[in-house]
Amino acid sequence: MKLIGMLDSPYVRRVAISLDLLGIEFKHEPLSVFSAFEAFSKINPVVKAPTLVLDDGSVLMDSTLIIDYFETLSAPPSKLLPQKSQELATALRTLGLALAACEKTVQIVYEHNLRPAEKLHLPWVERVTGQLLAACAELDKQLAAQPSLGARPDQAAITNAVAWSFMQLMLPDVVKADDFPALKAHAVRLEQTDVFKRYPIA
Ligand SMILES: N[C@@H](CCC(=O)N[C@@H](CS)C(=O)NCC(=O)O)C(=O)O
Repeated sequence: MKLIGMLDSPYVRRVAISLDLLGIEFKHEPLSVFSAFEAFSKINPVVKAPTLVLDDGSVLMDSTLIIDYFETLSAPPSKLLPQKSQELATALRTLGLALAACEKTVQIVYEHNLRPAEKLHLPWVERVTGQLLAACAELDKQLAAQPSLGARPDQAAITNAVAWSFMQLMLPDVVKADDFPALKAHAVRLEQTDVFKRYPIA
């Protein structure tokens, strides 16, 4: 099984860390969707990272769908999502916020890096920045009220930390670390664990 994509993508990184914690063996191929577009398109013509090639040749994409596949197949003690409805709803709300923060960060980065400077649409950047900071504020509030302290991170904890590290890599002047102390502390703690260190962001 092969996981294709760079670890500076929060989507690729959350899949790598999740598969590792679920005990799934895979080979990581760090292909860029930009500089290795041609090579990537031979594996997945849609050129989306992450792409996962299963042993039977099936090609999956989208981090949540890939993780869901393995979460469904894994036995209860290994699962990364809670089984009870209330806890599951809380975890899914957190995941929604963290994934929205990743999406808004990517939109801002692409707006600045891919669009010609004269075509930059500031109202859009302002809207997306507001959405990004709103997601961070919600996550920070949640983590301040209920810190995630377990030895084995669950899916919400993984994605929160991966999302934060991505935002700090890409937009540290927009998402100011001191404004979100609980989120920062959470990510700093998980980034020191062996499983996070096995898949470094940069
Ligand atoms: N919702 C998707 C988002 C994946 C995504 O947008 N990946 C970026 C890399 S961070 C990508 O493939 N960008 C190239 C493109 O969209 O053309 C997921 O969870 O996997």
